[in-house]
Amino acid sequence: DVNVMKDVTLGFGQALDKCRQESQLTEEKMEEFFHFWREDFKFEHRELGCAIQCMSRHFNLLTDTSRMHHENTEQFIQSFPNGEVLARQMVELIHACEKQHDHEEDHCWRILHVAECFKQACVQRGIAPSMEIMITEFIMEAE
Ligand code: BOM
Repeated sequence: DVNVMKDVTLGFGQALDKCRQESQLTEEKMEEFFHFWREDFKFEHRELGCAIQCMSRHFNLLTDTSRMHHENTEQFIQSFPNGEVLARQMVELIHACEKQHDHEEDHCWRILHVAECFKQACVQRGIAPSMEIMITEFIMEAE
């Protein structure tokens, strides 16, 4: 359900400001986290992978080898309205993407590629939120 993904993204995105400094992700490289879902968004900055690593750590979603912590990630997704509808599916998609990129030794690059793979899988399955809905909600939350 695209609304669940919208809420999870905005929730996860709350950690972006905290993670900007340590990841060196400037506003020029990513203004707000929801831009992740733009059709033309480019996964080219290693800094974004570092930021996602930091954000995931903030919510305690990573193991000590910087892989997804399955139980914590499932619980995190379930903490959003109707999260239980997508929790298992999202964990499975991310894990399948992790397996594809496991050879990548640099954590920031690996996580960037896992994130891109995860986005593509969500688009294919029709669970990616539209940019209209992301922008509308983002503005409403800010008010
Ligand atoms: O192996 C490292 C695992 C890192 C997972 C990165 C995938 C998530 C990409 C960022 C997208 C976020 C949208 C919602 C949050 C999902 C928890």
